[in-house]
Amino acid sequence: MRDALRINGQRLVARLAALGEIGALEGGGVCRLALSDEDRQGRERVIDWMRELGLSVSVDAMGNLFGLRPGREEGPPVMTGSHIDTVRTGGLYDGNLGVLAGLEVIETLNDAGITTRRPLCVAAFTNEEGARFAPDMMGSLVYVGGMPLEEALETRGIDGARVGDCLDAIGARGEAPVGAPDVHAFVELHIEQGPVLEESGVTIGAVEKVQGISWTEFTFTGTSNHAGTTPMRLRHDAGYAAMATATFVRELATRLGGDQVGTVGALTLSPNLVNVVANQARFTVDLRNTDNELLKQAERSLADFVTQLAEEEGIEVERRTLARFDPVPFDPAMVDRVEASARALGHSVMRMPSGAGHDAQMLARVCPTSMIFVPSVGGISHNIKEYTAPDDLEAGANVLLQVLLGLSE
Ligand code: HGY
Ligand code: MN
Ligand code: MN
Repeated sequence: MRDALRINGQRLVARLAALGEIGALEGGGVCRLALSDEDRQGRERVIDWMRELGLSVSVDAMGNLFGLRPGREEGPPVMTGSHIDTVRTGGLYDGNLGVLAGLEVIETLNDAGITTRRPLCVAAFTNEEGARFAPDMMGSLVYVGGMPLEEALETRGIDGARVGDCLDAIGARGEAPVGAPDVHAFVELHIEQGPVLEESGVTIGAVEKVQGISWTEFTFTGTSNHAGTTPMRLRHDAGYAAMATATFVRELATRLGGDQVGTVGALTLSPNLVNVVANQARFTVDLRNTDNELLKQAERSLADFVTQLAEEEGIEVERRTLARFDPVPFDPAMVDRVEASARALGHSVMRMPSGAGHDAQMLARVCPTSMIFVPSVGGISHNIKEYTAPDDLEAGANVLLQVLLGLSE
């Protein structure tokens, strides 16, 4: 009976579209930045769905949202979920799929009149993206006790806003404590956000690990000067130095090869005028690698480059670490469960690392954890064109259903 149980794919796609209306961008895509009013509206919609499904809803002091379904027995729940905050040019699926597929599993069990032995819980963690408030996975990091709540609440965003104030402004600061969760196991369904599954012609990814993440903000300070009268030998050009660093990051990733990636995603020059040599450049460097020693080597190379460049160009350098997470391996037995459930459902499946960060990498600190990936068309994500085919959404949610059933009996 349970092996034959299937989720309702149309219902899942309908919820994804309905949630995607909140923060919808002209021309498609979603902007639902963490702790924005769009986030508030999205939370309210998810809470309404949780209540309609008979879940008891709780919110913790970091705004992490939980919908709990009792089991036949008391005890730590089997948890699934993800996040509903998005980047500024987000899609319908990043994070949202994991939360809404969790709700779809609950509705499927409700329809079938099944009560699992262990309780089930669907979670939506605060500020997974880190695009407004760094680091990423902030909510789940606080939830597992990896970041003091007070430190998170004091964090300032790229717009100067304070996390604690924004939580209060959207009514998301809950009563439940954070820091020592009691969770039996955690499984997160997520789009791959890369090209591997599609290029391999495979439907399901059984994720073995999440790669290491290193985010640094640099502030270069030089001397603003006239773009026409200042000889090149007298310049202290913060703009040039920032862009030289961006070029170095690309060359470094190419030279290291393998899984090394590097990105300068945010860059602000001042005074940012056509005829003024920039006296300040503020920019971010995102370095990642599945191998922590290689990631450290990349970080050292970048630091050495910046030190030498600052000397040559006569600029001041400030650096701020925005995020630093080592690679996280998932519990092999949990990865086996994903692979076995995918095969039992007749889906092609492959083991793979995750290039993106996820809440699951934080839950792995407190309980056996794994992830299920489904293909991203064209490998596109953090882009309004993000798309995953309905059949693949359904396949991923059915694998999630079977893995959760196995864990909760
Ligand atoms: O940056 C990441 O990998 C995730 O999208 N927060
Ligand atoms: Mn995500
Ligand atoms: Mn994301």
